[in-house]
Amino acid sequence: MPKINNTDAVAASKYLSFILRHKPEEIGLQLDPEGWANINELIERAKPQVELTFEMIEQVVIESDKQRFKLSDDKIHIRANQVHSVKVDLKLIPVTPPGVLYHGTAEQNWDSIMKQGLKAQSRHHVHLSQDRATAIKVGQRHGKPIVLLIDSERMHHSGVQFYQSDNGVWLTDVVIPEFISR
Ligand code: HQG
Repeated sequence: MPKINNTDAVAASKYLSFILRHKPEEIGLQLDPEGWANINELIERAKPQVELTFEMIEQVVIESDKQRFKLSDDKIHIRANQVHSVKVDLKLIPVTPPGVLYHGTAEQNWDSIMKQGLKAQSRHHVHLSQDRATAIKVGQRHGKPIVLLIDSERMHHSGVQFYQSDNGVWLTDVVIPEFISR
């Protein structure tokens, strides 16, 4: 697949920023609550003004100097990593968590996590799993997986809020090191 030239890549990147961060409604595109757009739909709706291909989009995502965009693992969806002026309405209701939750991450993140706590990074929340097996799968995406135990009961008692997404993932804003062990 020939690479697109720089000018086209810059234009495509600007267009994707405009649509995904600011004006999805310009082409009638609906972002999901976490800001994801279906890539095929995006390509179809951008036509005929802008001709995008999956390969162009993937190249822009990979080569973006500031990691502006992210593809989902299955490469079906894309979203802007930061700065959403579109309201991403999560409609989350606080829920009481189970006593313990798990977070799968990579060994190489351990030291930093124990210094800074778990942060949402490019997401809206820290994602926690209800069981170890899921946490291991999530951790494997980043390297040699480790499973962190989160004392969600104590966090909750100290006033921290938890939410649950539609697909059963537990969400919270941050987890300070005090509540993390492995
Ligand atoms: C790490 C999938 C260093 C964090 C799954 C993680 C999940 C730190 C990475 C969902 C850190 C962020 C979420 C700190 C956090 N220092 N590393 N202070 N704080 N990290 O992908 O939890 O495919 O944004 O441990 O099902 O891995 O997206 O989050 O390794 O539910 O639908 O920074 O992604 O769903 O990585 O995965 P991610 P995650 P989807």
